[in-house]
Amino acid sequence: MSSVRSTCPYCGVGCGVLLTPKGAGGLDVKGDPDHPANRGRLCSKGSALGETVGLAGRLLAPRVDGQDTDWNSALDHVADRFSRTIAEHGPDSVAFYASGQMLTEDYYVANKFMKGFVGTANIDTNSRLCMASTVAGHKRSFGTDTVPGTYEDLDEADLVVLVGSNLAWCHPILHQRVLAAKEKRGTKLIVVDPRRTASCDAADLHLPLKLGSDVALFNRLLTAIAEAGALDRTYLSHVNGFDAALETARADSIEPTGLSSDLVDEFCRMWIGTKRVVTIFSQGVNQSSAGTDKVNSIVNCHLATGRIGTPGCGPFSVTGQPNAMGGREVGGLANTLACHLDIENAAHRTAVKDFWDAPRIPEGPGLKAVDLFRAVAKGQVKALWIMHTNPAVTLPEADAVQAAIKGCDFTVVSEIAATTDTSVLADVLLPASAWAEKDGTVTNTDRTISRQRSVLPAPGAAKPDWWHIAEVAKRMGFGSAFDFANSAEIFREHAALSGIAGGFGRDFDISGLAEITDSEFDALAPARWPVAGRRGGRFFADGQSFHSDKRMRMVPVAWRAPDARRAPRFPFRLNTGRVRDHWHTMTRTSLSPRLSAHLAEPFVEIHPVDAVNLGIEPDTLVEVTSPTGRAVLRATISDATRQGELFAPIHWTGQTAPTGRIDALVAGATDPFSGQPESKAAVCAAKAFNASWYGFAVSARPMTPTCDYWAVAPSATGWRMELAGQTIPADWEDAARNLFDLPDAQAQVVTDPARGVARLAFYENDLLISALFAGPKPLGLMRDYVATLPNEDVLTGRAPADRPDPGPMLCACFGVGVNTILTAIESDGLMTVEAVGAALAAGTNCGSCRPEIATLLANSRAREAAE
Ligand SMILES: Nc1nc2c(c(=O)[nH]1)N[C@H]1C(S)=C(S)[C@@H](COP(=O)(O)OP(=O)(O)OC[C@H]3O[C@@H](n4cnc5c(=O)[nH]c(N)nc54)[C@H](O)[C@@H]3O)O[C@H]1N2
Ligand SMILES: Nc1nc2c(c(=O)[nH]1)N[C@H]1C(S)=C(S)[C@@H](COP(=O)(O)OP(=O)(O)OC[C@H]3O[C@@H](n4cnc5c(=O)[nH]c(N)nc54)[C@H](O)[C@@H]3O)O[C@H]1N2
Ligand code: SF4
Ligand SMILES: [Mo]
Repeated sequence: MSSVRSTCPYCGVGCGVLLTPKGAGGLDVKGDPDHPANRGRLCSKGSALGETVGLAGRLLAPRVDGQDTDWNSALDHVADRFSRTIAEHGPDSVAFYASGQMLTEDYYVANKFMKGFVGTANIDTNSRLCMASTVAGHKRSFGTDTVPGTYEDLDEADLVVLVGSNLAWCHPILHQRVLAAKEKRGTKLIVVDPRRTASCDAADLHLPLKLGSDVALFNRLLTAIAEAGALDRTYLSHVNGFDAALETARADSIEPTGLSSDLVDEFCRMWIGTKRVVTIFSQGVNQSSAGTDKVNSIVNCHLATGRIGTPGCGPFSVTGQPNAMGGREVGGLANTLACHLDIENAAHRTAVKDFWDAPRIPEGPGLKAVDLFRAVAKGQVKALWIMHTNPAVTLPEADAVQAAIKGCDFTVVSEIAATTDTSVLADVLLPASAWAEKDGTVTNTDRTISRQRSVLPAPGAAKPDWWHIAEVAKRMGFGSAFDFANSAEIFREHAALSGIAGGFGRDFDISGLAEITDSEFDALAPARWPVAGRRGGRFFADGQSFHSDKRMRMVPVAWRAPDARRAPRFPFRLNTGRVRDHWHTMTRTSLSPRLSAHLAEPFVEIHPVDAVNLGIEPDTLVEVTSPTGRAVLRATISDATRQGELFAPIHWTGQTAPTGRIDALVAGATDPFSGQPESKAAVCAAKAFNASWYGFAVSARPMTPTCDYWAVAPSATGWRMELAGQTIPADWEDAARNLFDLPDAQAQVVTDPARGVARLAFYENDLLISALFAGPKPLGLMRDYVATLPNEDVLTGRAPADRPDPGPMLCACFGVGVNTILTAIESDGLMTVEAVGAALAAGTNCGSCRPEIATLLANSRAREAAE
């Protein structure tokens, strides 16, 4: 079977993949050597894509009120409820919540449906939680939402600064590009992040600034640029606002950053002294009540030095989701129109309305995500459609959002997974085709449009997302406007509309592709817009903006503290973010045992001094509370996090660890310009959870826990689960039989009531199928060994001497654990990441674990030096 070129459906790097069906629904996934984004490489998540395409947990049929039904009934029902709601309560009583993971074609149809035909701008997307501050910042400076640079700039820079970006884990293939540049031309790397992350391993300088203080740092840089005489006067002749921006910057001090002036001076010296500098920024910048100001404080420094749009130079927003950029191009946000046109501009509105032959078009912006769900809670939005996103987990004030969706008169969810925290609240579930089953385009971080191509048949009744919308639209009487035969036809319409935008002088113009045939669309090679190779595809070197006067803007921005004030009751700030091998709410990555083995449980990183003050011991549980919610998480005590700040990952849900839903803790404070929530600086309190028992269970079948704390992950032979409780079960055997749903299975029980220890194993047909370990303290088991059921001697919790415990999985590609690597480092005297690779293969495929291997090497050298 020959392979098909497609695009990885995870992050905004947009790596090309070669997909080969393996039969029985299996899929072989390799990096595409010809794709400009990755040249054949894939990270751990991309390499494991083949493990996530099985049908376990898939939604296979439309479902109305919990009952499977046929498409016709489901679509009629949705159309009828939407039409009636609009007739009774007006178009603004209907809302759509979309996603930066939808294909451009899905997104285009959703936007056309809501803005042109339902007649409301109440369509917003999870990009509000992700890129909205960058969109607002770009528009303030450039008059358009355009990423100026390209990936080649990372190869050609002499200094790369990561601001609020854990590139090593979140955009691993771009990180590898930076490391390659380091090797080749000695590119320096600076990380600006409150935490010491995996991205810091190769850094020349790390600035662990206080949460939310970036504006103060970049204002200092702008001041230093002026003091050093490093201004580019020629470029500044195209820029408005320089004096005001500099004056505001001068008035700020670096005190809010908590950094020493030596460190800040060194940062300024390196930045100013290096002509070719790319400042990469991501969620540590965007997800803030000062997110837009942070973006402009960075852009200001690049404008002042003219370091923009030329090779190796520029502010560079790395996008998170695979089609965050496509969503911005179709105008998927509540305050944008299509093709970078403005919803506030009457001429733009008329042009789009005429092009669509639409009955109406909203005259102003609709509700942004946080407000949209508040309107749902208040009953103002009465019919809601959620597509390709899981807001019950990922929006701030997640408990309130959950209640709002539950209470909404009518909710439709288009999903691939049957059971998510959001789907369980819906009235109607519509089964979607997943990434490997559908067709369309995505745009990555550097504006490269790539094809996603279908290689697997859609299972059951699953249909592409655009089809869900078009079929409902037809049933609502919007017929011919939604009569699309395939995604190519939608793409052509979108490209043609971009030509009209081009006529208004907008930058997003791909109208050269408006006439492509279906087969040309099928064959479309990755192409960066602007399609006509203007200056290597870069923008703004000439100082020409898309403001009406064509001039660039520097925006005066002053540091503001994060929104909520710390109070004695809530003395900590909670930083949140991602881990290497999981994707958001894990509906896909949790299907892969090797991705789950890297970090199998939600955790909270806490500084050692704070842990001592709170009496929190390593590996015990911590209860974190905030004004909006509560979580219970495993303690990871580490000085990688600042004192007074906590860090927790965002990935766990009601399905995988109900007390790990982090956004329950996050307040709905938003940036005044972008409406983006402050997802990384919630105020909170922490204390020891005081579990009276801790447990670990493995089972070949799903488990049904009822205790205070649990977290489940897949293993190679079933599931593994961490458990804990504040009351010790009266009878361990009863408790275990309930957990495993094994009322009659043969059991082997070892208990030591005096020590509070219990070990139980259950057998079916003499085969070990489940085991539970419990004790009064965090369990020191060889978990990865125990999880490989069936094991003869499982109840010892230790691997036999001839099978050493590999420890937690570090290299997901070759399954190499931490202990294996440490043993090799120590016994064979390995000194470099390359040597570890040569000895164990670890780190030699996708390379995502190389920063962590480097840390193990450094720690072991530090230990040796201390001895
Ligand atoms: N493995 C993995 N990769 C992903 C994703 C995933 O789920 N998993 N998701 C994708 C998506 S949608 C996105 S948006 C990107 C996100 O990519 P990133 O933005 O790189 O990821 P995060 O971990 O959310 O946050 C980055 C860093 O911001 C820091 N930070 C927090 N507050 C501040 C601050 O005030 N100032 C500064 N300077 N830094 C701060 C945090 O400590 C964290 O290390 O990742 C994409 N890639
Ligand atoms: N505290 C805190 N909160 C955050 C963040 C943070 O850093 N901190 N980050 C924010 C950011 S940047 C983002 S991008 C969001 C992400 O948050 P979400 O978008 O809510 O998370 P996902 O898990 O990606 O949700 C995608 C859903 O779509 C489903 N799906 C997969 N493929 C398809 C398909 O082809 N069609 C359809 N219809 N459905 C499909 C998946 O099963 C899953 O349920 O989280 C945000 N929330
Ligand atoms: S870096 Fe990894 S997750 Fe991102 S697109 Fe490439 S393979 Fe996929
Ligand atoms: Mo994102």
